[in-house]
Amino acid sequence: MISGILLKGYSGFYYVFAEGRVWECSLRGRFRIRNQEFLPGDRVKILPGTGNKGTIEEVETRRNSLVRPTIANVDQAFLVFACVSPTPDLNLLDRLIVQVAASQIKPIIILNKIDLGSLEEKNTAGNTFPADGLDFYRELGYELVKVSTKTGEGLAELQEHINGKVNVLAGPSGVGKSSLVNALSPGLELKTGDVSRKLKRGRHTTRHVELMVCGEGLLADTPGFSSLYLPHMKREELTDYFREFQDAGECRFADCQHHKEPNCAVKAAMEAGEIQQSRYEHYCQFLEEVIAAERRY
Ligand SMILES: Nc1nc2c(ncn2[C@@H]2O[C@H](COP(=O)(O)OP(=O)(O)OP(=O)(O)O)[C@@H](O)[C@H]2O)c(=O)[nH]1
Ligand SMILES: [Mg+2]
Ligand SMILES: [Zn+2]
Repeated sequence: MISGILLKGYSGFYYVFAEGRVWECSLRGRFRIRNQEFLPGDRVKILPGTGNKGTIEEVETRRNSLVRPTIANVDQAFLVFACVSPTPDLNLLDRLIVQVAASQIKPIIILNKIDLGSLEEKNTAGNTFPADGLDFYRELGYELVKVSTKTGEGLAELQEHINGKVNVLAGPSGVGKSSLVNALSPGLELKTGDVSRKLKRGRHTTRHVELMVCGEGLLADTPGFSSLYLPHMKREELTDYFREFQDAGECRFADCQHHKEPNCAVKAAMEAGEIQQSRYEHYCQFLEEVIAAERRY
């Protein structure tokens, strides 16, 4: 038997990457009987048959899994946003950071479509972004790669992050996830499309999660989404995902939730401009959601 990684399931077949090539596999009967759900990224053992055919004999316990996008055992998640069209949804970005970090997956922020100009230039009217665009995430310790699938800028840097790892693209519809896969692996020719104003999603919007071989790594294209529930957690855990709050100093109450308490150092740091307002606002919103969810469990 040989070990491999499930790329996708399609029409009753499972495509497994093992020993440098793709195997078209069927399932051993007991998996069908148990009605076991497989996810792209699942580690499997296959029995090779003739040609590229094989059978999935075993599946390993998952190291991690994400709900949105639905995938297992990834090392790294690229949180993809466009600098314009559509403008970045920072609430979704902060949610994704929480979801991914809570599953011990490393997030890397991708800002695509930089050929269309920088965020600052587009920011004059109704400015909801910080003056430095998304650059402040770098100061928070997150990696940020600026790319354009049209000019090729940043793609070599992105490929280096992909190599040797299992990676997933996550983000809203129309930001250019499928275009990125095409730009990195031109042979794949995935369908991409303009975001239709009426439907608010791409015309050739991606509908399935699929891992693909991309240079020396694996990369999953996924359907875009605009809403995301936070993972289940205790309210105290939320500050783990807002690292900058740790440097704010001492609050009056040792168990301060940095929400409505008086003499809160985090709130003071936000008012002094040391913590981004958007980050603080999202934290407060997420905290309310986590507390509401606590009651349901
Ligand atoms: N100007 C510019 N347009 C881009 C760039 N990358 C992608 N696009 C365009 O953005 C649109 C959406 O691209 P897709 O790759 O389909 O977006 P997606 O993220 O896969 O969308 P979903 O599959 O719906 O989640 C297409 O019209 C692309 O041509 C870029 O770097 N610059
Ligand atoms: Mg797509
Ligand atoms: Zn506080």
